[in-house]
Amino acid sequence: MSDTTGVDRRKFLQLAGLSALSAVAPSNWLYAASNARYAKDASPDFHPNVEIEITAVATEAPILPGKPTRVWKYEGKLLSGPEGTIAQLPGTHLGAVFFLERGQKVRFYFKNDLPEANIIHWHGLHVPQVMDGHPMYDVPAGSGYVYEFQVDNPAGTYMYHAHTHEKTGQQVYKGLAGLIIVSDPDEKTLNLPRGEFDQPIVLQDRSFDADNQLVYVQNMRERHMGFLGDEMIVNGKRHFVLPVATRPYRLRVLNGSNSRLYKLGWDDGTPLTVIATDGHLLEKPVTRQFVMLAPGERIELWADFSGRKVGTEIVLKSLPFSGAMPGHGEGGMMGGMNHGDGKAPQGGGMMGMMNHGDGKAPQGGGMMGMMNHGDGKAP
Ligand SMILES: [Cu+2]
Repeated sequence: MSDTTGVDRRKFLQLAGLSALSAVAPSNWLYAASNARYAKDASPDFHPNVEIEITAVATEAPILPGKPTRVWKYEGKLLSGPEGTIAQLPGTHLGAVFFLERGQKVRFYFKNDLPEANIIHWHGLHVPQVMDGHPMYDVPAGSGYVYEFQVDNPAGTYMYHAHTHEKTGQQVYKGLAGLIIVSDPDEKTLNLPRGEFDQPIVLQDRSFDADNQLVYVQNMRERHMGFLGDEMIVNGKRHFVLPVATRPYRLRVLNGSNSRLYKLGWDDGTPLTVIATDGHLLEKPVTRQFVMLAPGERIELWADFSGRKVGTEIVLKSLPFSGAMPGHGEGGMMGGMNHGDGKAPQGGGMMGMMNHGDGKAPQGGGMMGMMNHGDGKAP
C-alpha cells in the first residue's frame, strides 16, 4: 500500500470512528477529531515508511479444549507500508508479528482499549527513550501513544510487550506480548530458510482454573520467586505440533514466559545448531547439547530434518536442571520418536508432551511435530 493510500485509509478509519461516536456521545467529536486521545501525537517532521495501528484489546482465545480463555492481546493493522509487514496469529493470545527492515521509519498508532493503563516496550530495539515505552509513559484506558522510530537493529528476533507501571507481569501473562522480526541486506544475502520454513516458537507457561481461565500469582512465594505455570503453551497452543518437511528450518525461539527458565535440547540427543542469539546472527553457527533460555531471551536454531524418516517425531524438550531458583528446573517438554503410517516417502518433525523433569505426571503439551511430506504441510 502506498503512503497516500495509507493516509486516506487512516482518515477513513477516523471518520468511521467518529460516526460511531456521534451516535452515542456527540460531545466527544472534537476530542476524537483533534486526536487528543494520544498522550503523544504523531510528529509532522517524521516521514514513515511504515504505519501500523496497534490496539490492546480484551478478547478470548481457544487455548484449551472447551471454553475459550479470556486474554488481552495486541492486534495489529497495517495502515501503510509493504505488504507482509504484519502476520496475525489467529486463535491465540499472542500479538501480531511485525516484520520490519533495518532503516525503515516506523510509526505505531498505539490505542489502549483495555479497561486499565497500558504502554508498549520494544524489547531489544534501539529506540529513543521517549519511544521505548517506559512505565512513566503508560496511558489510561481509552488513550493512546504514537511511537515513531527508525529501525536501527541488525537482522534478528525481537519482541514487544506491555510495560505498564506495576502491572507489567500480569499484563504480559494475560497475553500482551508479540514478536518483531527484523531483516537487513546482509542477512538477505545468506541462504537462510524463508517463508514457511522460518518459524517462530514462543514458549510460555500458564496455569488455568477449572473454567479454562488464566490463574496468575496466588501467594507470597510466587510473588518473590517468580510465577511458574503448570501448562506449557507454544505459539499460543497447548499441544503444539509443527509438521515439517525433510529440509532445514530456521526456528526463532522466544522465552515469552514470566519467570520460567528453559534448558532446551532435542530429545534424541541431536545437538542444537544455534545461528543467532538476542538480536543478532552469530558469526558462525554454534552447536550445543542444550541451551539455557531466560525470560525475554531469544535464540535462533538451524533445524535440519533432512534424512529423517517420514512419520517420525522429534521433540524440542525442556530438560530438567538444578542450580536455579526452586521449581525452575521442574517443568519440561518430553516426548519420543515414533513411527507414522510409513506411507509417505520423506519427512521430519517435532513432538512433545509436557512433563515434570522427574518423569512423573505428564500435564499438558510441549512442542510437537510429525514428519511428513516435503511440502511442510500437515499429513
Ligand atoms: Cu522487555
